[in-house]
Amino acid sequence: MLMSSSNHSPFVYNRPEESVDAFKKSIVYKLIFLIGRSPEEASQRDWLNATLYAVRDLVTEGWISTAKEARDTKARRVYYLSMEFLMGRTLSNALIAEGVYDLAKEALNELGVNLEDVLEKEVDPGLGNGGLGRLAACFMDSIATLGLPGMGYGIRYEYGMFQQHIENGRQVEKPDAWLEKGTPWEFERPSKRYAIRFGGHIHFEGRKCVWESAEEITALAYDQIVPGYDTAASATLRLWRANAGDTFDLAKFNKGDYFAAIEERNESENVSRVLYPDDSTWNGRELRLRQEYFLVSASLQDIIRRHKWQNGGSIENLADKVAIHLNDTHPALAIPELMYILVDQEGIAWQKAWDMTRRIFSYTCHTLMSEALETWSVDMMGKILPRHLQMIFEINDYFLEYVKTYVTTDVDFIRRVSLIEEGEGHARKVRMGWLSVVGSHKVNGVAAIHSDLMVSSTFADFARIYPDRFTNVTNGITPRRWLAVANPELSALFDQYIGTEWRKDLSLLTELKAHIDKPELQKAVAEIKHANKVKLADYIWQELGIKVDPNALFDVQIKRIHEYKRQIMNLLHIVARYNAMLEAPEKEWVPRVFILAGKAASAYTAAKDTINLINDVATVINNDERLKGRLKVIFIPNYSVSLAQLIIPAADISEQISLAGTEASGTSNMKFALNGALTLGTLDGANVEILQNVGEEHIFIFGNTVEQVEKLRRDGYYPIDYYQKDEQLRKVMDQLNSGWFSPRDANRYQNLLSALQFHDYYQAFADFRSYVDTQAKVDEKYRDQKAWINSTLQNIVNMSYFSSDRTVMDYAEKIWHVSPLDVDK
Ligand code: TH1
Repeated sequence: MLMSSSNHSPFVYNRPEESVDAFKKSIVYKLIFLIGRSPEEASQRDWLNATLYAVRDLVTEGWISTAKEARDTKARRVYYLSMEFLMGRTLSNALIAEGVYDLAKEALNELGVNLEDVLEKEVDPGLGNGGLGRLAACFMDSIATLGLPGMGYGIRYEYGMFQQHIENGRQVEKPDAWLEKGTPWEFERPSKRYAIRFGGHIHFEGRKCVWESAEEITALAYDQIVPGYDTAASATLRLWRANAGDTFDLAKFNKGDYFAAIEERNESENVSRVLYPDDSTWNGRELRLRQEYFLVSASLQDIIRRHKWQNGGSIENLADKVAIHLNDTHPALAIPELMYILVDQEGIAWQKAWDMTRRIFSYTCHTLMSEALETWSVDMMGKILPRHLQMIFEINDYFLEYVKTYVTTDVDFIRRVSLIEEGEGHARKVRMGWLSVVGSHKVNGVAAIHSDLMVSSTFADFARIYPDRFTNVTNGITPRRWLAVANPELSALFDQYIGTEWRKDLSLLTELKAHIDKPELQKAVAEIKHANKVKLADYIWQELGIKVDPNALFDVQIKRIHEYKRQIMNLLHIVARYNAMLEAPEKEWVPRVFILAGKAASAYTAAKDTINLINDVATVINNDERLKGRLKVIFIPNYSVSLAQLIIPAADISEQISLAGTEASGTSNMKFALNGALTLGTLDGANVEILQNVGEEHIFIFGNTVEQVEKLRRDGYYPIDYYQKDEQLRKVMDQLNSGWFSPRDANRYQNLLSALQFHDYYQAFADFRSYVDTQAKVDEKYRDQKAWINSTLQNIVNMSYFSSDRTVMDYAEKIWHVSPLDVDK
């Protein structure tokens, strides 16, 4: 499976995979000559870096051949533009991709170093908020493994997602200076630098529009290899860093104001300083607009440079050779940017440029929540990107002309679909979602239910204008990271039954169906789950000093803290269960550990209060001896990709309890099911398709449907009615209101609780009863371990559909029109 390089490469590099000795030598060589340390004085981090360098060597040659193959065959390529990539740690994934995990383990062992300890030293770059960024990372993994000619473009934020500390139960944010530890995996590309311009003004020279910018910064490229699994092919993730370049304000220098001139450089480098740590409410900050343009402008210049270089300087066939995908609207400025390049710089006629642009772009919509939709004020965009604003006006004129000619002259309709929202009492705004739809040939949602809602709600008018433009591509996850890396024991068990190929072709999991009734398989699956729970229990003990029982049912909700995801409903049930246990302490309660983790956007008060409340409730419950350890509540701080890899394989229940119609897809739901947790979920996002795949006996579905939710909203929803009718809910709310869990600050949750009682926008009260009743069914099933393990297996073997390989092939065929390269093995 591994490539032998000597027969096709002008440079000879012998892969050290042949022997432990060769691998040892390679690591020690890196340690001494790249890091500058002797084995005697090397720290764990030095060993980590040396191993990373050694493994990177194994991937690099195939990476170069992949690029060469794409060039030689003049393949059509896809570029994935995303403001977020949550790649997770590199080393274990790369070792598994290259098939050298055991070899590296042994090599290090002989050097007196423990691989698992070293793996834990690697930083987990938090260059994303949550699902959207992690999806981009899973896609990169699949693009690499499938050998597609694809590349990701993003920003190399100096500070990623903040570190979450919990102080007195509350979230405190600390900067994530991930670069300080060094980044041995990446290649700096000093020659790939582009000028990014901002501000200034436009004027017309005849019919030609000229943009005179006022500011200029430089974008520098940093590449990461994304290794494909069991193939020489790999993909590239190129991240941009802002650099002040060589432009200084000479006037300031000449005035002797050295400091001010340097200070300005600092400021212009702010563009890639920090990730916006919010994935649900859009705030129209100017720096964010600059970041989005920075990504777009650097990436498009790079794409066009490469295209021209490989096509004899011509741009005519760009739309035949290039597909560009917009991960949500965040890179939507790529549409006017390409038009600007084609029309103003390349002199292509407007209409022709527009046809090319629409053939090139496609767009994924990840949310229908109105507060997340980007709309930039016309004033701000005009100040920062005057030519792009002008181009958007031109696109809008063209588009509205089309609508009037071919669709309708209804003024209300026209006003609704205009790319410019005309202010009634507020300033005019550019609607980035509308721009993305108009500038793309395909627009997709991320789960079946979400794609349906997309065309019936947010984009209903556009579905009338462009009925064939909208489609669905259900999200997926990479089985490499989410099973092979995260759950090596379960992976090894499956290998015994069906071989190792499932890592590349998850449909092979169905072959396990023939073995599902075998007691030895069931026993082994149960034992592995237990061992994973012991590991997590150890972590909880180490980090939080709380003892949890690995025989208890582990009930897990890990995701961003948001009202629509309803962590608060989880908490209402926990308190209700606590009360019930105290009322009947002698009953045979199924022991439970509730585990929650997730970050709150730093300005999101309700989310931060929710974390506080979880911790307050946890303190009371965890210290109540009457419960005899049968109920625990654990909030694990600083959720990340690497924590997800620890927690998910240890879960029995996966909480996916968003209000129906709010979670576009969810992807942790798939990771949990693949690792044998049973979903407790609403008919929302991809839960609906998980239900269809695993069958209703193997999943716990509860709560109102989208139709019922909408009906409640229409008819008037009064949470207080539920409070009055439901004794259990009333008791819980009365307790919370009385300050039961925060005796020293009884009013701490007044805002949170009254929002719930009087508005409850996400209808937690309406779903409370069915949630609590379904939780009782979970207990019943867990008592019957045989039935439980059977359902666990039914979940796993039916997860084939949720591989990101399937998702990405869907995009490749339906949307991007690219096909796999044939890379030498
Ligand atoms: C998430 C969705 O909430 C989630 O349901 C989905 O599974 C995931 O994307 C992948 O498709 C989103 N993340 C973001 C982040 C930002 C803005 C909107 C969304 S929607 C910054």
